[in-house]
Order: sequence, then structure tokens, then C-alpha cells
Amino acid sequence: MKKTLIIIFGVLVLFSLLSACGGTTANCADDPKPPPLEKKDTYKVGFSQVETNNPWRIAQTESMKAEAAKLGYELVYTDAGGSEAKQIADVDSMIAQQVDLIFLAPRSEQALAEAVLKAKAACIPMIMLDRDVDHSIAAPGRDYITMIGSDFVLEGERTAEWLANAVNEEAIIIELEGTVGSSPAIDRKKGFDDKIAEYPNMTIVASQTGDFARDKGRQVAETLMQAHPDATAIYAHNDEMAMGAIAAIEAAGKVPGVDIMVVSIDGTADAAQAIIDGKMGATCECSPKFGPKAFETMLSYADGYEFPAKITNPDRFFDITNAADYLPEAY
Ligand code: GYE
Repeated sequence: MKKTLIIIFGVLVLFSLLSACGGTTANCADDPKPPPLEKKDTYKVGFSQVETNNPWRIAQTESMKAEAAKLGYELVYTDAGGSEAKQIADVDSMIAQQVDLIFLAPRSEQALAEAVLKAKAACIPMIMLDRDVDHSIAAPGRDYITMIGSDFVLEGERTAEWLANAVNEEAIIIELEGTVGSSPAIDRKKGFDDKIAEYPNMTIVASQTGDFARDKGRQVAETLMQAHPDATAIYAHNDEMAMGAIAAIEAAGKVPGVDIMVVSIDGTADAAQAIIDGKMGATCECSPKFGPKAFETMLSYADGYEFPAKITNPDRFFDITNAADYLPEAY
């Protein structure tokens, strides 16, 4: 009995000495560059998705899963269900599972920046997908590899220009914003609002978040239309909220596309159909098909390639001139 206890004690002392020497826990926190990625035949990769309540997210997840399967990689997939706390925990669990790299679609820029630093400290490289984190907390090229996504400011500007042209530069606009603190909500607002400010007869009378969700978009559109019955246009930061707005316009006894012009961003099948049906004016594309680009970037990183702070996806633009042609490939 005594002998066994002494042996156990001895083993414990040995283990604590080993870990004190840094033998088991690596720490990359202070490195000037993101953690390296070893070249291997196969990888275990994490993908932290923010939510799956809309076609855009579902298409993105499918694209990531399909590409991982094609390459024969193991994909550790999590869905944060729209919760920042859950997404932080999801990243923690990927760190614990020692994945080789994490693709993160961060719900908001600030809340998830700390999760990026944690992964870096654990020597796991990260790539931001479709949304970014706050660069004053976690910086590309230092704390994570890069961000792959659209130019959201440009999306907002293009949507504003299309609207100005369609309504003869005269409109009373309601804006439905995306998730508070998320890069697409911040930048799509900036691009659109700045462009609209160039037109003296176009005004944004109300701007409120609908959290990128269809039903929230419907509710907010309903309330804002009651407060501004003279509104003639609705700009939604994504197609799901635009679909909600169309439902709210119809419920108010007005004709979408005629009494109130609706414009938004994404390029979902529902939006393409709404354009064909004349209920919506236009949508600026924001492609969710990240799989090939995401994994290609990861492999180039393993090859030692260095990336700019952002890899920008090109966007098309859909209105009545091309929505029907686009519809068969829409999601
Ligand atoms: O527009 C929206 C989604 O972050 C670019 O998030 C993405 C946006 C996309 O929920 O539909």
C-alpha cells in the first residue's frame, strides 16, 4: 500500500516537472505571426458557423462540408445558433480537440476577437470566413491568417446606386440592419448611407436591426412602416429581411415593388423569384460558396504563402434584367 502511494506520488511529481519545462503546453500568444500549419496528407479542420436560420448560411455550410469531403479531411463543424457565448465555447472545444486549423464565421467583430487570441495562444491558425473580427484586438497577419469575404461597403454602395436610379433619385427610405456589431451590418450601412447622402431628395428616415433574420425583419419593417407611413423604399442588409419586409408591406395593404421599392443583398433563390415577380427591385450578390477558396487558402498557407489582410470575393448584381437567368443556380 505504502509502496504504491510512493510510486503514484513519484509519477505525479515527474509529470508536473515535465509540464513546467513546457514539454506539453505550447504557447504562440506572443508570436509576431499566426501559428504555422504543418504540411500533411490529411487534416482535421474546424468550422465554426454562426447560425443556420437562413439559406445563405445553409449554402455556406454545404459548400464547406462538400469541399472537406472532396479532400478527405475531417471537418469538426459547430453551429452557434446565433449566440456569441455559444460560438466562443465552440472555438474552445475545437482548441481542446486540437484541430489543425479553424475557419471562423464570427457573429460580431468584438465578441469573437478574444476567441481568435485564444486559438492563437494554443498555436492553432485561423481564417475568418465571411465576417471579420475587430483588428484593434486581433489582427490579420499577426493573430490570424486572413479574412475571406465580400466588399460589404461596395455592396451597400451598389445597392444605393441602383435604388437612386430606379426611383428617380427621390425616396423616403427605411433601413433594416443586420446583426449588431457584425462586419456586413457595419459596412453595408456605411456604403449605402454614404452613397444616399449624395442625393438631396433621398432620405433614410429610420434604421434598425432585424438581425439578418426573416421574421425579425418582418416585425421591424411593420413597426417602422407604422411610424413612417410615407416611406417609399426599404433597404435590407440581407435577402431574408427583405422577404420579411415584403410580407410586412403586403400585410399593410400596400404593393411591394410598386408602393414601396425593396432592395437588398445576398442573391437567394427567394430574392431572385421576388425580383421576377416584381415584388423586389434588386439584390447585390454576396456568394456563400466559400468551400473551394477556403481550403485552397489553407493549403497555400501550409506551403508558406503569405496573405493580405483580406481576400475579397467578387459579387454580381441581380435585377429584372438577369434574375431569371440566375435563378437556376440560386440557393
Ligand atoms: O449576408 C447574411 C448572413 O456575413 C456575409 O450573414 C454574411 C451575411 C449574409 O447571415 O445573409
